[in-house]
Amino acid sequence: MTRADQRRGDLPFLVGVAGGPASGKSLVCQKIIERLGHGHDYFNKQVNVISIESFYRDLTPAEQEAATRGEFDFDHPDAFEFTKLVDMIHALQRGEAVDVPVYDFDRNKIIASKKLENTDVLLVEGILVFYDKRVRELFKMKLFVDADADIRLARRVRRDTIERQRPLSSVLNVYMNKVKPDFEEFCLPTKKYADVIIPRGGENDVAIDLLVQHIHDILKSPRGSPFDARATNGQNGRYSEEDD
Ligand code: UZR
Ligand code: MG
Repeated sequence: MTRADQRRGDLPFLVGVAGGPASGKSLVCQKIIERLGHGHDYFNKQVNVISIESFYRDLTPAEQEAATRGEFDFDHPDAFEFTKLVDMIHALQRGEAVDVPVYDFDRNKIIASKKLENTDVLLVEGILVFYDKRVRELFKMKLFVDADADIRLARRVRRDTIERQRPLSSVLNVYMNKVKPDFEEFCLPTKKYADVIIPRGGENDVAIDLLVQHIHDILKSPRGSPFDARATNGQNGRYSEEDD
């Protein structure tokens, strides 16, 4: 059996990581990846993360202009191509290599791509990863990173003014007119789909350690054992008999 055959269906183990803007999703993912990859010499798995920002759709010239003025709504579901994300995950499940688009926040567009293949665990992070039912149902584990709105605003101001060199007044306008209402309308209602809610985001080391341990148990357990969540999720049931 080839590696491609082996991974069809039950790998990669898909984990969705949703949460408000600047809630700490990336940090949670980074810590999960570091901890899954270290300290287990019998556990040599490929763990990767992709972000929903790779699936921002191309903007029309008029929309590009609006984006430069801080008037394009990047927090709205219409800004994303969820079908592309679903197709990419299906390709990975078939054992194919994929090109993950790299998004540039300065130019508001895709500028490159990165090859991804043979991943055993794939974290998919982003504000709206639980919004589209087709995407949501692919995940075997759903995490929602929770952080108070004032903390998220403070982080966002810091990130957008320092790292992205945007003027404070524009950052605050975008926050009040787009980011906050969109969060409340489209992102927050998806919290109910989460299996685990992580308070305080990336600072919550206890929660991250528990999750890492759980993912680890699932991946090292033999198929069909009580820990084998790969085969038990009927919804995703792509586990086929010929794989045995
Ligand atoms: P996270 N975003 C930009 O600021 N510029 C872009 O070109 C694309 C996205 C922002 C987006 C959203 N909102 O709130 C945030 N705006 O990135 C999501 N405006 O990123 O989940 O890492 O906070
Ligand atoms: Mg992020």
